[in-house]
Amino acid sequence: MAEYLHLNGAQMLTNTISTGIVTEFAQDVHAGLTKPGQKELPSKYLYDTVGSALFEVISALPEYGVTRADERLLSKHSCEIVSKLSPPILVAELGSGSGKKTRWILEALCRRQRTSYYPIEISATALNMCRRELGDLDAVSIVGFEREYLDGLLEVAARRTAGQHILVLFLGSTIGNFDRPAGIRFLQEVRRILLPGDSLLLGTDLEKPVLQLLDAYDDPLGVTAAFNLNLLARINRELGADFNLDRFEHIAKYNSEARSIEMHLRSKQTQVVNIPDAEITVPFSEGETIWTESSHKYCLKELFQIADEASFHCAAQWVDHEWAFAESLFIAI
Ligand code: AVI
Repeated sequence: MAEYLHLNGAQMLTNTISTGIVTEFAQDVHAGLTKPGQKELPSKYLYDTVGSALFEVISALPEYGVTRADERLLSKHSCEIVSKLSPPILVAELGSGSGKKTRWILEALCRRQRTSYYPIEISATALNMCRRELGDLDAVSIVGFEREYLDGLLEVAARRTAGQHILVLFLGSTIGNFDRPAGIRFLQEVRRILLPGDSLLLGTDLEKPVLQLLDAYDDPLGVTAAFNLNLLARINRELGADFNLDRFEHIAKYNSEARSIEMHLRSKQTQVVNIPDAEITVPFSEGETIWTESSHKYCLKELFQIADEASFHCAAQWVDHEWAFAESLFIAI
């Protein structure tokens, strides 16, 4: 079922229940696996119930420092970050995940005001984890949206009352999963929904030695491999496919031109896979890969340019030196 929203003259399609996403999933699997050349699957489909749980485990791995760096920065600097924002503030988070790191910002805000918090997630599992994690904060009201990010943000903007400012949280370096031009276009879309004086707190993973990145995205315990392979298992579960997971392997490689780490699933042999609900039979040659995710890494200077290109002003940055990672505070101009 779908609902049409009329806002600022724009007509947007919003999914109100997740069955719409399953159909879209079949369409995207069809498009990605019949594409000439490099086969690919959108990384957003890594996060079903199993994938979201595996990502939580990845976040705890010693080799993967992204989530801990994000949490360290927010635990140390939330009061300072909040002090740079003019009240009253309502908070929208794009991809809340478990909500753990958001606690620091919400607690800092609650010292000044009661706070409305709107997590926006395509994963119902993550949304539930987030509600459980933050439900004890008495001065915070939580309304979750199971939506694509921009659709959800439009709904939050429609709820703002006169004089309220929106703080958008886009943490964990999720921006890195867009390619660079798409990331800028996405931030421009976010900016279009905001008003001058609103703000965006953007978490980005910074460039670091390639070997460190390869370890982070191909850990010795095999959790990231399971996270990646689960996408094939999900296609089996939801679209009736017959992927044999033993015949594929996870690989991570660094793309020095894109400054990104890529995850692929490599076919160990020549084989054919049936995916009835996507109405395809897919041939694979030995060594052929499905590209499932890119994770772009940034340098501090380019974040100022990105802010400019999306009509924000980068007002401040906080950098973790244990694991190169930055929080940048963008103010809408
Ligand atoms: C969610 N995202 C920012 C993670 C990343 O680092 O790109 C996803 C991930 N993929 C493998 N490990 C973690």
